[in-house]
Amino acid sequence: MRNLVTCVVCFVTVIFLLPFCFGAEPVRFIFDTDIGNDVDDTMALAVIHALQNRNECELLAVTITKDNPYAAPMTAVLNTFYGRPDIPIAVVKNGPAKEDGKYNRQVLELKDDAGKPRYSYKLSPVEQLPEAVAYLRKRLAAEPDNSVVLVQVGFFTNLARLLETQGDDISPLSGKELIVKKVKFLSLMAAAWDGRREYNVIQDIPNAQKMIDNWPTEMIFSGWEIGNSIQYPPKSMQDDFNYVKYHPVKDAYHFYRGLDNSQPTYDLTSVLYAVRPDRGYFDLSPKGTVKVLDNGTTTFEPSENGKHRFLHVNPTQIAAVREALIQLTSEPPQK
Ligand SMILES: [Ca+2]
Repeated sequence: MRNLVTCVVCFVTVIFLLPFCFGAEPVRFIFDTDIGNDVDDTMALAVIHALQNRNECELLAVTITKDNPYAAPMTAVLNTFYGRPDIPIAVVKNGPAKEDGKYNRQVLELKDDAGKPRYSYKLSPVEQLPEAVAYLRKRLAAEPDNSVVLVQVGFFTNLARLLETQGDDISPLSGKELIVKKVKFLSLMAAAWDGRREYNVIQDIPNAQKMIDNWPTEMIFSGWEIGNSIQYPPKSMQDDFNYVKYHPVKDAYHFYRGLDNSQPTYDLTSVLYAVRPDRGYFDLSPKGTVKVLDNGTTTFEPSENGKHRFLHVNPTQIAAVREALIQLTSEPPQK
């Protein structure tokens, strides 16, 4: 009898402690990226996979806003390298930034010592991949209510178009209604508060204006100054990725900026906030309203009912975030 009581007590204790051992439910999110312009989107994907290794998040899908045929294959290379080759990828149609850029095509064309493609991946031909807006409608409609975090680290094209959709055979809900019902919040890398015309905004100003004016959930902006103030050190880039002979993130950085330079962490910060919003990595501004002016600059006006906030960091947080990002980015695949 005493053994039975001991067993029951142990069982109850284990059940009670399980949530503390394994943390909260994974953050389920969709990553909307312009991969192939700046290179930080590749490191952001590395961070995502490392956080998913810890069961802190689940990457539901990647949607792409760079209208170039090498963007989806590069995404597939990274997802395959990190052991998750089947994550769905959907692409923008008639979108911005059609140029190849400095690293996607170059990485995809690399060969190994035997003369074969250095990185393998499985992906339908790009013209047969799902269109991003229809895919977003379908995916959101299928997800539980109030369960999805959106992370946008490129242009405003896909999510602005989603917002404008009407009910259809995928869902009777409009895009705005779907977002209200399914999306917890939007974490995005965009804007700047020093008068700068930030790249993600100025590539598609009309959609940036429409989306920021009408988006129905909370939007958390990681402005240009956040990723610029948290620089990824070249020493890590040079040394910490050598656990394999060929590393697609290291190759991408080699082509884009070289391995001897510090690397800004723009998109990585939006991922880190989306998955770990309560860890004190960043402080948040008061609520307010962001506006995109016609020249592409952005303003912020505090207001009690505003849906917008932006990240800021002090020197202690900069050091902590940099260290977290080094550890996460350079973690070897675990699948
Ligand atoms: Ca980006």
